Amino acid sequence: MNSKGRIVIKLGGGLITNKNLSKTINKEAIKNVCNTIKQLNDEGYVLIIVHGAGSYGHILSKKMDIANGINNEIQEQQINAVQQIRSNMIELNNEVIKSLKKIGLVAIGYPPSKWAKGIGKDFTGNLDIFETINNDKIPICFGDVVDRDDSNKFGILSGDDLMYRISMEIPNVNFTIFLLGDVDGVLTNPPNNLNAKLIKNYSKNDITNTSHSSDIDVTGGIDLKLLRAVEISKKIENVWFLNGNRSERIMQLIHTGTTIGTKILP
Ligand code: IP8
Repeated sequence: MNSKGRIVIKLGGGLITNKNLSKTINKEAIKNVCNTIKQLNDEGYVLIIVHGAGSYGHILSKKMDIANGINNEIQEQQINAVQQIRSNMIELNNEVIKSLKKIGLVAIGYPPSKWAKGIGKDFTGNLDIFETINNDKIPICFGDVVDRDDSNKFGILSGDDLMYRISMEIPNVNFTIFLLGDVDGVLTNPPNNLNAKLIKNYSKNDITNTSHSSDIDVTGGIDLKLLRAVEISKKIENVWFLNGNRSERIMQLIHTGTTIGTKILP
């Protein structure tokens, strides 16, 4: 491991897909963020990538009530939906891998349905796969439908829980970054509210009037991200929420320690 350390970065589902329309990808955003990842890789940072599900996971999960586990009345449709969502997620993951490959980066996808069990931050599974020794293969995983050992049978493991465990357990993480789709960071009000202002430093007791759009998002939206981010910040000094469409800010943060965005404090 070189002295620059690791960057754990989440490409939010709202950044890489259009959250409202089933299986619609935002190729331009993926391309831009992959270019930034390439720049960081060239500079010698070791990266671990996580991505969200956006419209490749949340819409069908919501429709088939996947987050609440098996429901005898619709069991058959649910089992089909689980297969469908898992395959959608691999498809989305392959899009990111393909985009990285185009610019000369090799990324290895690790679908959680194949190595993780259980939901929430105490899921089980071997995290050693993320501990790359050098920088020539970037590990990449994502929020997914995973098996559960209890009577629920399956559930949804959010990319935010993966961010938490990877940041806490893999050594030498210097930055944990959550990239958002349409906003500069954590806002005081939902983005469509004219009074919404950027919160530059967020700590646990700050109250935000977030808009967890539960009609679409089955994991917990910005609220789960904030909860996990505050926990991560107890260990990692640089935990940030940034606008994923402004790559220069990602670079500025890494180079100077600050930028336009929200820094999470313990
Ligand atoms: O978007 C959710 O992951 P997240 C995964 O990171 C599914 O919360 C399949 C909805």
